[in-house]
Amino acid sequence: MSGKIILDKALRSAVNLSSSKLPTELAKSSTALFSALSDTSFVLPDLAYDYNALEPAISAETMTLHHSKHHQTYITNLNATLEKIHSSMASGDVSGTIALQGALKFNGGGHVNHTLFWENLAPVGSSSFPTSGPLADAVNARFGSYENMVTEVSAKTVAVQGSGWGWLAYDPKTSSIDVVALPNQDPLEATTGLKPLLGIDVWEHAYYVDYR
Ligand code: MN3
Repeated sequence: MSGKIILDKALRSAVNLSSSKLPTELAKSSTALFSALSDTSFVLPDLAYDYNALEPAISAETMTLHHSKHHQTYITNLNATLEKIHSSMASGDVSGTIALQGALKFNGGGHVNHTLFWENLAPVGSSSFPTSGPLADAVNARFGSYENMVTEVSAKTVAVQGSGWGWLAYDPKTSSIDVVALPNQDPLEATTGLKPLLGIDVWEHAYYVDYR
């Protein structure tokens, strides 16, 4: 349940209460208000561009489905999982809480990964890879050239079997970058300690509409 709905319910009950019920109803309203203030529900982030902005590379239909349906589903399931985790923890159910970790990783990963993915994308011709600076230096040190990086990132990403993601990643321990592929919605940083620079979604839902 979103914070707004909880808040509205609290305000409605505060307005409608009769004086004899005041202490009880006020207590209930306060509880609802505090839970609204501490509400951690996640919401679908807006895109910085229109759904058709990436054509002809990615169609508006694919972008619409991918963002409003698929990403939203991860968020809906993440919020539901968090509610279950809170209930489970509140009742001291350690086993039940642990059993929810897979759903948390999958749906939380789906939300984190897609949020980064939308920020990685840009309309054709609207941005270019830097030819100098720390990122260009790191690419040249690891891959030899920008073109070699594109080739290697593409090769490792298309080699993902089933569903997953290809990542251009920064390793803070070695101050270097590398390409990594992970299955499912495994979030890069939480799973490997590497920091994601660029993520490529190789779930079928990211492109199937354009290749029917
Ligand atoms: Mn996707």
